[in-house]
Amino acid sequence: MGIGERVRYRNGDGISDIQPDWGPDTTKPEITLTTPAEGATYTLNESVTADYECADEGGSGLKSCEGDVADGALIDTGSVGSKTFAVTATDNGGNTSSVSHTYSVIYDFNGFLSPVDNPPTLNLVKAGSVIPVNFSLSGDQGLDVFADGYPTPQKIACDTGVPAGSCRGDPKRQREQSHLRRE
Ligand SMILES: [Ca+2]
Repeated sequence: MGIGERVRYRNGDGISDIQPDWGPDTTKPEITLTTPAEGATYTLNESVTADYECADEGGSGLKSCEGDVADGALIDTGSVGSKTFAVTATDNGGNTSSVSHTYSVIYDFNGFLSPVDNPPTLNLVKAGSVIPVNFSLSGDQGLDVFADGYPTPQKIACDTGVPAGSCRGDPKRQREQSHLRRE
């Protein structure tokens, strides 16, 4: 019999229920989800171990504490994008809690390579020139590495670099012209 359950007993009038002295457990388990933290960002295939724990008050005791992977096991960083990690805890009184954190996995991008200099440098080129935009993502990640709608052209103020509205351009054509260096 678990704590918080009713007890059946036989007396002179028949069978009755009584509530045990300790009463029912109405307190939900508490979950501390440390890793992944809410809003955390990791690079593709980064080794990140889940870190969480559960605790229960109310008398019945913790029954389960389960995350998408076990505490101390590697979380999913095998593809880029937004991901969630959830932990659910239950106690022996039937109370359930769950916590979910959203995290991001991104490519291991460390800026552009020659001939493009990275911000805050403003690269000056002759109009009409073809500029190879070289960068590394720590390995061949294929050609589908751009977010939807990118790369995209944008006007800036030459003296401040502040964006000054959109300009005409064909992102698809620019994508085709982008030159990827593979390692
Ligand atoms: Ca409880």
